[in-house]
Amino acid sequence: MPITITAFERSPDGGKGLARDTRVRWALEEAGLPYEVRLVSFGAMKEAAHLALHPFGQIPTYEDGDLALFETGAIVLHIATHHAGLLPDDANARARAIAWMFAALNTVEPPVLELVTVRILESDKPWSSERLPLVEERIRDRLKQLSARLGDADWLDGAFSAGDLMMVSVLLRLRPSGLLDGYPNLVAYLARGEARPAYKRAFEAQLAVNTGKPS
Ligand code: GTB
Repeated sequence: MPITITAFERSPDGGKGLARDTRVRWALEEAGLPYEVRLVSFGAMKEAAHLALHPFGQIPTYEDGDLALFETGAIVLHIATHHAGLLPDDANARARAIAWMFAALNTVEPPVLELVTVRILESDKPWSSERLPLVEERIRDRLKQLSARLGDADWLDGAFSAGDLMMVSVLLRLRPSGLLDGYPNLVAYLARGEARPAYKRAFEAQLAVNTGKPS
């Protein structure tokens, strides 16, 4: 049985690659692993069969033989640990790459998600316009710190790793906001990530689902 992941039957972004199956597809492509995708509707995600795989009724999930996983961090780490191409061999460099995965998910992604919340889910609240600049400021703080650390390097710690895969995936969500514009090295970092053949294959595959065109 091939590895099977789940993805939105129809992504709310229409295929811009922002739903989280893209980062799992990207990791599978970097590792050179074939995979299948089971598309699920919003309704099906909340039904028993899917809840057995994902307790919070979300995508993506990952199934390989008798292993079923949810949470993109756990899925990408599993792929990276068991297959070459996403983590360095040196034990310390490997630990640092994993730290960057956690940094992307635990330190950078939370304020990015807050921006989506305030702009979309809370946009009709009377306090929304006061909250927005506070959230934007928290994001700018993180971008400034990340930009300083990246400097003129290509990747966060030596060669491209699962840490970069996760960080690029998280930052891509910010692109429409314009908040990245003040950080040319981060803009170039994202472009490097998107230029990777594995990213392109992952992006095209999710786009094909959402446009109905074969990839
Ligand atoms: N922490 C989990 C992980 O990393 O795996 C979060 C998973 C998650 O948020 N999944 C979302 C989901 O299933 C899809 S990715 N949502 C449905 C629900 O909760 O009912 C989030 C997402 C959705 C849409 C866009 N978009 O359209 O731009 C971007 C990101």
